[in-house]
Amino acid sequence: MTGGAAPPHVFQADGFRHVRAALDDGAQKDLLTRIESVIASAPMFEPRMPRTGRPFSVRMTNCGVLGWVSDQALGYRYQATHPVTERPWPPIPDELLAIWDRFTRYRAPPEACLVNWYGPGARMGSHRDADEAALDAPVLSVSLGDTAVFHVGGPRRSDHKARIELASGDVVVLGGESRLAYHGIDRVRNGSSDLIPGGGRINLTLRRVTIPA
Ligand code: MD3
Ligand code: FE
Repeated sequence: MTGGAAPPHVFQADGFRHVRAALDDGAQKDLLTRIESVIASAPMFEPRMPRTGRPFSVRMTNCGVLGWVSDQALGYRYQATHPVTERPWPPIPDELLAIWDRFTRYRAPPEACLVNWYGPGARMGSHRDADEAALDAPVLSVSLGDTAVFHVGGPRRSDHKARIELASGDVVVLGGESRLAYHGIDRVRNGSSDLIPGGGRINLTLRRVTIPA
């Protein structure tokens, strides 16, 4: 016997779960404060495309034992240290570890938390997340600040895409069939949230990278 239909604040299909307002205002503010300390010890860097060296419009940093980085010479990868400071990434805040447990129920903790910063005009082209060995683990995303127009399709670039607004406090869990779906951020709605002074959007993406023992 399975449960009934998902409640209206949850959109669910093929292992894709969008929980609107999963975090209340207080929890969003606390999380933002934690992330500000992460950024203070691991400053935002400018990732670049493999081969072309073209910069992303999104700025990034990480917390966790592994962080996702990309540059012209070595391309996309996970590594234990910040590409500029060469120091280990700061730990993932406890609040985020609790969110991972609550929404994924995965058997092991996340190793990487990618912090994406969307300033004015930033976007993220359609791509798949496939740099992780642990493809059975879901990916969990937390949105903070201005609302993003997000798209998610299927395992082929040509598959039909659904467009979804990701607002501050929303959590998305990408598991099952959706884990290898093409997705991206078309645009961010400037001024749609007061959470971040001066505006902008932060997305936190929690991932298990290595296969748990
Ligand atoms: C769907 N980030 O960092 S998070 C990324 O809002 C990334 O910054 C976007 O895509 C952002 O790789 C989207 C939501 C998300 C994350 C992983 C996914 C959606 C996904 C993996 C598979 C399918
Ligand atoms: Fe992605």
